[in-house]
Formats: sequence, C-alpha cells, structure tokens
Amino acid sequence: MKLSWSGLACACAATLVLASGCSPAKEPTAAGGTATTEKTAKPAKIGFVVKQMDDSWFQQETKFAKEKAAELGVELVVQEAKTGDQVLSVIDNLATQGCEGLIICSPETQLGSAIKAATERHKMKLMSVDDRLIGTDGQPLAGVPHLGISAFEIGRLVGKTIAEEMKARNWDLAAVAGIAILKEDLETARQRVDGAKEALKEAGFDPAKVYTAPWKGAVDMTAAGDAANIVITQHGDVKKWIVVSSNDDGVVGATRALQNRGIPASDIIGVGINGTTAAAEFRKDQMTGVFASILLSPRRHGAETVEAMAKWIRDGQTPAMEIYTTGTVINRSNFEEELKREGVQ
Ligand code: FCA
Repeated sequence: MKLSWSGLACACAATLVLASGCSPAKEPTAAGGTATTEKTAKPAKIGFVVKQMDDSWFQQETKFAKEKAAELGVELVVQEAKTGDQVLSVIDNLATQGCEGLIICSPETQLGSAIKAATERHKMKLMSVDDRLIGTDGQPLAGVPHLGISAFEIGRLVGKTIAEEMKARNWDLAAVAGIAILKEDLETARQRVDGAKEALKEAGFDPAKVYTAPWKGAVDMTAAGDAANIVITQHGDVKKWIVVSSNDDGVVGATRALQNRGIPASDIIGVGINGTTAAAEFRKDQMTGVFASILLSPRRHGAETVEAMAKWIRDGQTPAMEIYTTGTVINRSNFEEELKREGVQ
C-alpha cells in the first residue's frame, strides 16, 4: 500500500498521493499572484541532515525538501554528516541556529538513542528518513516518526526482475552465482537484500549462491568494487553473475568490478535501487552490467517529511509513526518516461 503523510491527513492513502495533491489551496493575492495560506503561518526552521551527498539519492531528496520548504515558507538547513561524531555536532549547531525540528538519515543508525537525547536536550522534534534509527537495545527507536521505503518488498522486486531476465537470457541457473554488496549493520539494507534472495529462491535460484560482500568504509562505488573483487577472486570459475545491493551505487560498483575482470555485460544482470545512478548507466551507448533498477521517490521522502515536520512545529500535529513508500522497475526501455514522471533527472 502506498501511503503519504499528506495522504493520511487527506484520507486518500489508497492511491499514489503526491504531497502537492493535498496542499492547502492557493489563494489569489491583491497583487494578482498566489500565496499559500501556510506562508503566513508561524515561522519554522528545520534541519535536514543526510549521510552521503555523493549518493545522487540524497541530492534529489534534499532538492525536493528545499522546494517544499520554500512553498511552505519554512527555513530549511540542509547538512551532510558522514560520521556519528559529525551528526552530534551538527545537531548542536542546528539548535544554535534556532532549528525546532530535525529530519535525519544518519550515517550510523545505531546512534539513535544519542541522537534522540541530543534533540530532546535542545527541545527539537525528531523524525528519521530512509534509514530508521536504532536504540541502545538494538531495536528500531520507538516514538520517532519514520518515512522509509518498503525495503523487503522492493528487494523482492529486485529478485523478481533478475529472475525474469535470467529466464529471458536462457541462463542455466546452476552455473550462475550472485554478489550482494551489503552494509550489514543497516536494517533497510539487510531487508532489501533478504527480499531479493527470497524472490530468487521462489524462482528456483539457490540463495546460498548469492555471496555477501560486506560494504565497509566509505559505502561508495569504489568500496563496492573492492568488496566485489574479493568474491570474484574466490569464485574465479563462475562465468555468469547476478548482482544485488541496497542501492544503485553498490550494484554499479560491483558490475564494474566484474566487467574489469573480463566478464562481458551480457553475462551480468545487476539490478539496483534508487534509479538515478542506474539511469546514467542506461544512457551509455554500450550496455553495461546494470540491467535495471527500482526507481524510488526522492520527492516523497524529501517533501513529505518537511511538510509533516512543519505541521508538527506549527500546529502540534504529530506525524504518522511509520510510512513506507514503493518503487517502480526501470530499465533501458522505460527509464526516461519514469524519471520524468517522478520529476528526477
Ligand atoms: C538508504 C540508501 C540510499 C537510499 C535510501 C532510500 O539510505 O543508502 O541510497 O536508497 O536508503
């Protein structure tokens, strides 16, 4: 089911509801222009902190967050925090600047309790986006509204897409192996890869042959390539590969590593998640190992969290505790129109 913050408020959750669809009506002004009623609402200042600006997902998400903030007359401070230490100092800094709310995708979700304590100390409201915060008990932090993707289901879509393409290429499943580039301490990443493995298993592929390549350090394409190389070396006899990960960067890094080791693109089926980084692969004249991706909605994640936080600060309306968004399969044949529909490049 597709839900949105505004969708809940407007009781129109059953269909794809875009935040703008439920925005307050624009009213004509004396000058003949338009102004939202919310522009005249109490000023609000919100911090939006993300873990990794070199992942195009976060560039898109924060772009949509800024657009929504401007529409609502909210001041938005976007900051990158690549480490746990940075997160805590950024929170202090945002509080000093007068932010009353924090929306965060933390580089270390395990810092959840410390992040919550810091925002409470500063009397800031807290929401998480994309990556759910984890408490000291190892469980998702209760009482912090979260908007993320339906990770397991999206993972299943990855697995199903790969299985269908293996069939289309007439591959002998027994001769194929897989690489899963995985940040093991991240719940949403584990769920995505687990979902992919489940769908592959249902299609008759042995999930034990999807070898985990732990994604450590920078969590970028280079690190994904390094992780993949270890698996490729260990299984030098495998000629046909499938690749999954928590996002496009992991899949692009691993498929490039395979191609650099002499595996042709036609013998690789990589399916990513996010869409925009994979789209750059689809734009290349030559086919690469990135066969498809699941296009998510950075617009919903950016805009709806900002809108919910603004309502929380201005009207005391607590956001829904959990919202999970869906995605669409994109490949070389449909990515242009799907990206356009989602408003991303
Ligand atoms: C995680 C990933 C991002 C994006 C987001 C929705 O934070 O690291 O690439 O997929 O979830």
